[in-house]
Amino acid sequence: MMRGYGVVVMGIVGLFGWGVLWFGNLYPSFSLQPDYMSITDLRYQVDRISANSRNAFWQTLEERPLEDYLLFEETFEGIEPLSTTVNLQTDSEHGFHVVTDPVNKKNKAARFELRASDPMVHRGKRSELFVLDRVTQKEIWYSFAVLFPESGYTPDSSNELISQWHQEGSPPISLRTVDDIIYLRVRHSTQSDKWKVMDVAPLTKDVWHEFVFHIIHSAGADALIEVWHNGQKCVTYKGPNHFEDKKMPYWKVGVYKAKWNNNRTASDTRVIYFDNIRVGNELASFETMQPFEELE
Ligand SMILES: [Ca+2]
Repeated sequence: MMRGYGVVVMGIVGLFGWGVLWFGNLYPSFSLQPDYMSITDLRYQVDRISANSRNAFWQTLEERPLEDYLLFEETFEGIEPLSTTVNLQTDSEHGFHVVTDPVNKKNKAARFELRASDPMVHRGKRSELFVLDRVTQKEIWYSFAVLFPESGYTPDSSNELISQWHQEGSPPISLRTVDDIIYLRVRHSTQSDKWKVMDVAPLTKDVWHEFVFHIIHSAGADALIEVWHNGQKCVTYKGPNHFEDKKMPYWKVGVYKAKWNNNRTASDTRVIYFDNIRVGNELASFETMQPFEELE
């Protein structure tokens, strides 16, 4: 009798092992792998990073074979996207996914979605990636690509932030969209014109917009913001861009729509894609911060 049980158990174990091997080997050829990484998986990664303290960001960087000029890079191609970012600020299942690029099926990108009905996260309606904690030096290069899908980004006369350099209170530097324009808003020194607003590019849909920012975070004479859009220089601004008495900025990308905190607007959904997010130190240049691969 016992021997009979033993044979049955051995059989079950054997079948199980065979199944693991068989499906394990065939797994890549099946389409079982989801097109996106779930927010639960990403949260696990982010929690794991957070648990190791903020220094984990820099510790992880030290392990990566980045060029001397590069402090951070995320192309969403690896098996562990977001392994070096600080935090993901969304609280909905649709808020963030790594997906196939809508215009280049060989590429992966990050898809953010924010709905007016979403819960507040950090006191606001946002789906944002906290890329970089407080910068430690004044001169930094930033670059990223962003795409607005026609179906998920209907015109709205109420603006939203798609990238922000934040100290405390209102961000001193933010890239925003309104109606059919992408524009830059920068803290200005004079009380009569507190915010300097500069148009950057038309908000064309279903194409990648590639941005390179060269910023010297300062309230003094050395302050500088240079912006390139799709390879063309579109902003050179030498006015103050920084609150001198506050901490150095942290950097986020994604979408934050303050108006939705208490009101509704002409749109109720914002879908936006990001890719090739990079941060460079003072050794970087416009040439080195451009995308390494074509997006379209
Ligand atoms: Ca990519």
